[in-house]
Amino acid sequence: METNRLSPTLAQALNDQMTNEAHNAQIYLAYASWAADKGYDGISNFLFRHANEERNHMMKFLEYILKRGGKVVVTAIPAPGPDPVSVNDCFEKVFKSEVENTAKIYDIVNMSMAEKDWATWNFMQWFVKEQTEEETLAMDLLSKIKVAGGENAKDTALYNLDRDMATKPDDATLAQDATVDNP
Ligand code: OFO
Repeated sequence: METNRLSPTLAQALNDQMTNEAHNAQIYLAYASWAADKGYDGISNFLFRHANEERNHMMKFLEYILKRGGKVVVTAIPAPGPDPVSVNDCFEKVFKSEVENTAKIYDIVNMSMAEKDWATWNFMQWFVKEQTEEETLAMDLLSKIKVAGGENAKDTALYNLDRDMATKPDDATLAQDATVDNP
């Protein structure tokens, strides 16, 4: 009896997204290594932690495909692309890659809705929320580097930013969690 509960189209999209998440992990690993090499240990620490989050996202897709009776296809991971040229460039690249990933997540949500595959739709809602958090976190990074002077940030401002990043939490607070007492 057929136990595969995923359509070929969705199985392909979920497998592709599994690889996308692995690719995102490689991007964070590359940027973290770049930051460590430049002496930005706090930024590097934050980016290394985030690389792990992306690997966890990859595992979630892998597990979901298996649990729905689909076939997991592990492929090569594309290279992360060129190193950033500055902290400002690094944070802009992080934001851009998160926005691109959100678009890919939304595509799968749309596909699952079109197919009325509500199990996949439901699974994907975790990622919709996660991407909102990650975009918020990346926007926060961009605001911080902007305050520090953007491309023209002075060493002292970068030093302070780097020190703060070492202890920056991995998750952002979402608007839906805000209250009057806790804005
Ligand atoms: Fe996997 O969340 Fe970022 O990209």
